Amino acid sequence: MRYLLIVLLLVTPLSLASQERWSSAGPAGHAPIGVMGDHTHSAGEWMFAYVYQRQAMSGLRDGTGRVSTDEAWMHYRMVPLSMEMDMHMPHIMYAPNGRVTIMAMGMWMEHSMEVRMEDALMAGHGHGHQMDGHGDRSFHNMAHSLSGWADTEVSALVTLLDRNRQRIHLNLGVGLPTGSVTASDDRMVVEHSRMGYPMQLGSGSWEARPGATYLRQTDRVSWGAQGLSTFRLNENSEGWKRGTEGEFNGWAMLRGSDVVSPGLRIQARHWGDVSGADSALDPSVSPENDPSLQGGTRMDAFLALNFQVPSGALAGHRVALELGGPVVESLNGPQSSHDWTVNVGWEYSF
Ligand SMILES: [Cu+2]
Repeated sequence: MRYLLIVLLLVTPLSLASQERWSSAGPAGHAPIGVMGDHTHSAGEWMFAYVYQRQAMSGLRDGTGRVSTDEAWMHYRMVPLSMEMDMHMPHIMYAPNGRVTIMAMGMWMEHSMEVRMEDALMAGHGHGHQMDGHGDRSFHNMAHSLSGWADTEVSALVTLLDRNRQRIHLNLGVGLPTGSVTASDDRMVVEHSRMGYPMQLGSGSWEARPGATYLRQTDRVSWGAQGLSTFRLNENSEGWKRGTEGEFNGWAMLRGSDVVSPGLRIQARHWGDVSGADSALDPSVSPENDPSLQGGTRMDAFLALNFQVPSGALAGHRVALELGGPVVESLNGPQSSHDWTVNVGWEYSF
């Protein structure tokens, strides 16, 4: 009898819920702002959005262990010290019908990297005789910076299932090679002026970006899981190809308020080494020039806050914030190590 009661208690809310659909309404109806292509739109609906991301890196890692600047300096003539990447991502979503949502996303990036480098790598350097304690190589610190459009993504989100407050959609994306792979710094001697693989803004390749997203809602929580991948289809004009990437996102947003929703996200990423090589990059100069030192795996944890204006003149506007950093990081190094990521975004649908 007691078991029967428990079973009845469990089944009743489930059977009521099964009449309901998953809903993107409210601040919990969208994933944390760093997740792209998490939600679809209803027929005829548009969304304009802008996401800003800042990532900060410093120090070096090989595997999961740290490598000091002095240690790396024994093997290379240029060593990355820190890097900041700012990304501005405007995107548009439109649903021509209830099953398909189209998304187009541009990416303007600003990269800035501080390096320690041998004076001899500078164009027109005066032969200094400063000693660095590791031989007769004099050095200085300097910043390389670079900005421009990175690669562009166009994708279709196709809904496969929409019932019992669950949804599944496919993320069918294509990456267009709009970002440069030939950026250089002309303050350096001409044979070493090409910037390394991490600094280049694009992949230079056409990309297939298939993925899938699962969404689920209860009265208290809106949660989801997403797997995304990137396959570079051709070698770029400089004779190399970025490695295959896989990304997993899992998140949960608290429901209940029509204004604010706090949440958590876990992101795991794996990206492969570069195949082929840019003949303008000498791998003995810097680890950033070595195609076999580009891959890695990282898991980040994020705290998220989503806001939505529920009514009035600004109804339909959303603002969201996310802050996170690595929990685990393993790099084919020495490679720059991640410190933190901030995502800020604005979305408006009508
Ligand atoms: Cu949208």
